Amino acid sequence: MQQKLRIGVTCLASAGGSGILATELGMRTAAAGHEVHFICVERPVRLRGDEQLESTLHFHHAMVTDYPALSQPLQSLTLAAKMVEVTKEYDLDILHVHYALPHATAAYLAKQILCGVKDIAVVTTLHGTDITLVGLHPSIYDVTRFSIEASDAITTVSRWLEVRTREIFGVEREIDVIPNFVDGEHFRPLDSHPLRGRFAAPEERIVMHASNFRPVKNVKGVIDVFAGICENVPARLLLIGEGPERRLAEERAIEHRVLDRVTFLGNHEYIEQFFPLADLFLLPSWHESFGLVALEAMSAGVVVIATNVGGACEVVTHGKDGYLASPDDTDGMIEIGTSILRDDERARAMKRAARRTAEERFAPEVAVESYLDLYRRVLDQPSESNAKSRSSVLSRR
Ligand code: GMT
Repeated sequence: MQQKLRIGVTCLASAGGSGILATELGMRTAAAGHEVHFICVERPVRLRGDEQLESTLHFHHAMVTDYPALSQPLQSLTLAAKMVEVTKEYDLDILHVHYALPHATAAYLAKQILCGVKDIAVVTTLHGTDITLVGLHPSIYDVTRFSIEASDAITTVSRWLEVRTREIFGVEREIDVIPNFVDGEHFRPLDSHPLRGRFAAPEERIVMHASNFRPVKNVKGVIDVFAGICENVPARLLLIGEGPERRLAEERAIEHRVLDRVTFLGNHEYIEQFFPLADLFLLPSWHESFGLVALEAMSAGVVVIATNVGGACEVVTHGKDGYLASPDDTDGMIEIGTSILRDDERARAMKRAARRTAEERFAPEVAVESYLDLYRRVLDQPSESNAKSRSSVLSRR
């Protein structure tokens, strides 16, 4: 192994794609012999205990304190303080933050506090709504832009997100595009699933959707497409996850009179167990910077219909290993879904192609090596070039 690195990782703890990717990457980096310290406000959902990684994988809880005089808790500041503390105690080389807000801002602050004590490098991975929804709001835009630019390296999970980042924030710096990956051992097809009988009769097809039920996920579209498919093929819908539009999904299912065909499974730590149940996976989001969940479904050998807006087009090749559709093209998705669920032979070929794509184009080893190369590149940069890039950000303000 090359030089052992000491890396701090900060990410969202919830079941969203950015936290999952960060956790899988951190665990693999630790398994490769590097020391990885998760510094988060909560333990990430996929950060599972692993005895073999006990000495290289650590979790540090940035406890957010509440104080009556403050209307909002001090999450960014608490994170920055924890980053400083862990960097000093474990002599970290790098802070790798996933999701720009508030993580890149906290890392910038930590770096400034550590100035003169330790020159810590900051790598920021942009995942999606940190750029396309949350971070561009006028109330926070300048902070997002500054925090991204002040990072020593920036990565995005798709070419599409790189382009959006440049368009929205005017970033001219180098951006490394490192596509997400999937663990083909965990997300794999099963010939027969022990749970199938619990959710569907033998003649019924299983349609699935998994998300955090935020408006961008278009769960109303999921229900509409499912209801249309039900008119043609006997089917059941399994919904995995929780979020603000769960109720809307229920109401829509009632309107379509299909609620009795829908099962809400809620959040699950071991989501991979459910994917091989599905005959069809729907992800008709208004946009996806990547669509990690669609890739996980493909890896489990499931036919996917994903949105054609955003980076999902870099994952799914329409008609070859899945389908892409406009999120408002309900009829088109019903037609594709119905035809694939009726044609066993085509479905089998498509499932094999989906699995092949996941294995051949999105293997963990490739992405992990790309991140490790980037870490080394950043550490090899003379520190004054990092300082210069920061001061040029400041002078442009
Ligand atoms: O909720 C999260 O953790 C992040 C979430 C988001 O909305 O930013 O997901 C994004 O990051 C994932 C992992 O890189 C991508 O697979 C998702 O496509 C992306 N979500 C969107 O762009 C809507």
